[in-house]
Amino acid sequence: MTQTPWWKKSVVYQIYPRSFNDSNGDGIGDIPGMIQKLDYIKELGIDVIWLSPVYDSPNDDNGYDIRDYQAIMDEFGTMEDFDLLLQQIHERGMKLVMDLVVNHTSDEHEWFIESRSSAKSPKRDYYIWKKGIDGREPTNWASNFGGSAWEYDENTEEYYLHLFSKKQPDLNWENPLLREDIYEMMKWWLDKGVDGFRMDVINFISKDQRYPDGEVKPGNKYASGSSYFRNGPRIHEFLQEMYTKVLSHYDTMTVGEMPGVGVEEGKLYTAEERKELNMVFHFEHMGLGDGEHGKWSALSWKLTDLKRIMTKWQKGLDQKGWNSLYWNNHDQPRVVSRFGNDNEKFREKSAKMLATCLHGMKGTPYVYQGEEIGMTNVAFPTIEDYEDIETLNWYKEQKEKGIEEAEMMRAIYARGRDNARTPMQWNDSKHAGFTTGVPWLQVNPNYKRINVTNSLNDPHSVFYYYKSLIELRKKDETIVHGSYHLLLPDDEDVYAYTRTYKDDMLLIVCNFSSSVQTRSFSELGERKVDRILSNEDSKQTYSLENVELSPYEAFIYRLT
Ligand code: TEU
Ligand code: CA
Repeated sequence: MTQTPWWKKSVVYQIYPRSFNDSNGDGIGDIPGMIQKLDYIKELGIDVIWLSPVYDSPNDDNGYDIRDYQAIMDEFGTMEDFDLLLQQIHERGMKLVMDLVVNHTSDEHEWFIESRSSAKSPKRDYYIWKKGIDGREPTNWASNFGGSAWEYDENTEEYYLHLFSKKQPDLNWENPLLREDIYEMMKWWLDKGVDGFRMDVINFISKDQRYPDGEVKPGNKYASGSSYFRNGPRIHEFLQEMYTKVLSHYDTMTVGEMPGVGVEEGKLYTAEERKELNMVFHFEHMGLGDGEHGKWSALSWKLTDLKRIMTKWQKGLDQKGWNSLYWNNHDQPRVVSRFGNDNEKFREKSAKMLATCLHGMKGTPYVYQGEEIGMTNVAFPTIEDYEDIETLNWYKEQKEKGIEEAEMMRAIYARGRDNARTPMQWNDSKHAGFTTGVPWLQVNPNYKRINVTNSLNDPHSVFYYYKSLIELRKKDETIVHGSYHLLLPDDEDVYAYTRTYKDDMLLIVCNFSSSVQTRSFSELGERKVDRILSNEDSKQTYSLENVELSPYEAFIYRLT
């Protein structure tokens, strides 16, 4: 048997740099601030740090609009600071994965400035330029951040494509010169010693060259063009080329962020023999509660749907690919508020339950900064308190349609991206110890209760529970390799599954409800039960019959 690659045994910690730790009082998190907290991350037991973009950027989309791939954003520090960060991470036995944003650049990137300067520019084809049709956009596609996905340029009388903001023009991957430039840039970072990439919307890079219109839904001006650029015609070819030309020469970890990817495509992207990526982020569980207005519908969700989705991926990729496991990131609400219960009575208990449920599964788990202390969503009083471009654009559009203020704010509270972006809560001093100045986005007012200092001082905190789960993955082969089997598929309150490897079996049970539940697991037969981890006090004896679960109780049993 071949040796297990390091990324299959790793737990990843995501840093959103702007909100992590500010070292110089300008209100913006920075690289020296991260260096100060590496021991904290190490203490949690983390193997790999994924950094959201730290490249030079005008920050239309907080760094996901890159002006220079080989320079560090001024507010975050210098390339020397970065080199020191990398060295300090490696010194602690951890690895660093960078964000690779190559579906688009900033409109201030030198390629785009050159590209837009003239229709004959040698860089013209680095981006996607088209003539209008009958005086309107080349297609009716909507941008992810509102309005048309095309922007008219008076200078050359053509439109350029931007699937995100108009300051994020899409790159033209059909152009082999562009691809070579991207590969060179990737090699430059890998030669510096970085250990891999999280690839932003990487399944969007190949567009259907016919550029067809999408179907406009009633009441909308623009259509989703997603079927013409998600998992597009040349995507696998491009990723295989990237693998051959770049990744195969290094020992890396790669994860493709892929909105709209299904499990069948997930297999194609992650099957080892296909030489594309190690794993993908799918969004199916993030779409729970989506409705007519996409995520902004913020409907209620059902545990059976969550189980169905997670199980589909657990089973689908078993032996055939590899899963990434995540509950939230910088684009999603905080998981304790979304799938748990952020009422103080149940916050810690349900945060631990959710951690058990996810970290018991097969794949590489990701922890988003603050998740490990049970940070929650935020509800700022007015739209002026918000910063995120997606949220602000959506609010503006809805307001123009005459939607009521309360309705808009309800959706923003539930699903807005700033929920995840309020500064990290380090302690109970002003601004949660994140900055000595004025934070770029206000801290969550609950920081006096919920902060790192409190967590480190309490042996029963969410932090130490995550630490135990991460430790378990280090020493338990079944957690890494075991195959997954769902129990109680129709249960709306309890999520239970087993993991089996060789003769060993683990039983993971999570009560997602705020009431007591009793369940039996007789189908597993007569077995000796050893409790290895739980968020509930220990009992005298453990059995598989009439197991009483307190609200949000979770446990992992070893069955022999
Ligand atoms: O996100 C991809 C993406 O599809 C997002 O628009 C996501 O669906 C949305 O935020 C959820 O509401 C990536 C990055 O993670 C995000 O921060 C960037 O804004 C986006 O790409 C463009 O680079
Ligand atoms: Ca700073």
